[in-house]
Amino acid sequence: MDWKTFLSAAKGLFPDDLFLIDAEDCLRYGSDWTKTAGTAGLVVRPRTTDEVSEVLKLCSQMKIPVVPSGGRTGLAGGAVARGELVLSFERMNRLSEVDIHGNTVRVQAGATTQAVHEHCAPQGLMWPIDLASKGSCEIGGNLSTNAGGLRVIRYGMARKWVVGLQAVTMAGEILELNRDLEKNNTGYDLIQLLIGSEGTLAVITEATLKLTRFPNHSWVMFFPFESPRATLDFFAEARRGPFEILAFEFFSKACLDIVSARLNRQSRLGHSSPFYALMEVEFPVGREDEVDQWLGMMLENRVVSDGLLAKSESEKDQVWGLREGITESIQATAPVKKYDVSVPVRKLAAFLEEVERALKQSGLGIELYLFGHLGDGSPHLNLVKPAISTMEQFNQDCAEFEKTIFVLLKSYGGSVSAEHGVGILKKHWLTVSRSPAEMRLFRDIKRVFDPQGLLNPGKVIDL
Ligand code: 2HG
Ligand code: ZN
Repeated sequence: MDWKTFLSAAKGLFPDDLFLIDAEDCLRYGSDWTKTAGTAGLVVRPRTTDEVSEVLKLCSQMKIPVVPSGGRTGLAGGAVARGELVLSFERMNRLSEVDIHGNTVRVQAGATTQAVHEHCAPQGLMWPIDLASKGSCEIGGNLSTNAGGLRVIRYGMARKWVVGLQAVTMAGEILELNRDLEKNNTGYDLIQLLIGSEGTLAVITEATLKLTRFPNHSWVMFFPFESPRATLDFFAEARRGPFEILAFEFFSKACLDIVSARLNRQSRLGHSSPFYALMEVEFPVGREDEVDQWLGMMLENRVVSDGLLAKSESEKDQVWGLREGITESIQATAPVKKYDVSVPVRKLAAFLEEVERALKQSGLGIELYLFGHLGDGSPHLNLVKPAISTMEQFNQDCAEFEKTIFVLLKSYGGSVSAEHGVGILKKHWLTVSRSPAEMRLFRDIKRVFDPQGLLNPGKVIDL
């Protein structure tokens, strides 16, 4: 790319401080948490939607490819640049006043998820998308990847919590979608088409987020289990418990060990177990006895063998810390490859048993760290490099085992990405989850929005 020509065409049209060209900046803004090699050719940091529109117009005219970039905490490589212009939203982080009639808030794409939470909390309201990376990830990224997170079982994915969206097409056209209407049955829902499209159709610049009240009163429970199947049997019981389930997460002993070592903390359960479940439940104040009785019954009937109950905020945070610390603890320990698959919850136990059996039989040098959103049918399979394997061997072994995972997944009617998205890392496996007719429609849609193929090229689908 000839950036000198671009910069001289841009001269006078934009403030000078809009652009970063330094190699170090290009490296930083062009890569993400996946650590896939990437670099920007040029970084642009607009302050307004009009600037975004003008930049995209110029890029369209000059045929310059663009990668939209949020907090770069994505795990599918959707924000990795390979020499393109990177459009960062970090300066577009304005939060408007909370609308207490509509229970909504208008925010710019670069606001972090945590900033939105903190902004709405004084009104007793929250945007219920809760992610371990909430301090760094941004609303634009949350929406373009349709983020899930830790409370999907109760609140659903990000796409359920949006009533208005502003987005800019590659041609520079500004779209104001849905105008914050709660109800609007007039044709195709373009908001929902853009959410989850990973910045390949248009660039999200602002959103009106739907808010809800904080949960009533919650307790966090932590249980040991012998297997995912036993955990799911308990889950089926819990579905009928005297509360609303806010989260149902699980993780293997390997995950607990690695987090405990990092946090320098021992589990307060008397013994270790192959699997653990974390369940957060909500119920009205005054119903504590009912929940206590239900727990007693679970223990008496041996549905669970042991458990911890966290009632205070600090105890709850401690238990959640074990779950939320897994990604970073693994990342800090060894190279890892991540698979955020999903299968229908009813098939999950059988699927995970087959994955574990296949790995044991394969004799490959890979360690499997299993955790995730059991209640949503969305486990995270992290393949970790053992110290004795070389990097080359590990890559080869993962490539082989990846095939096994995806063949199995297809036979279970699963998805290659439950929540992280397709990006570059899952692109080659998209046909496991999508039919030829769907793939054709995907391409047709991409062509309508971005006929030159300049927006986040090489991600999700090629033209
Ligand atoms: C989570 O559930 C995130 O914590 C990250 O989706 C999962 O690190 C992972 O594989
Ligand atoms: Zn997850």
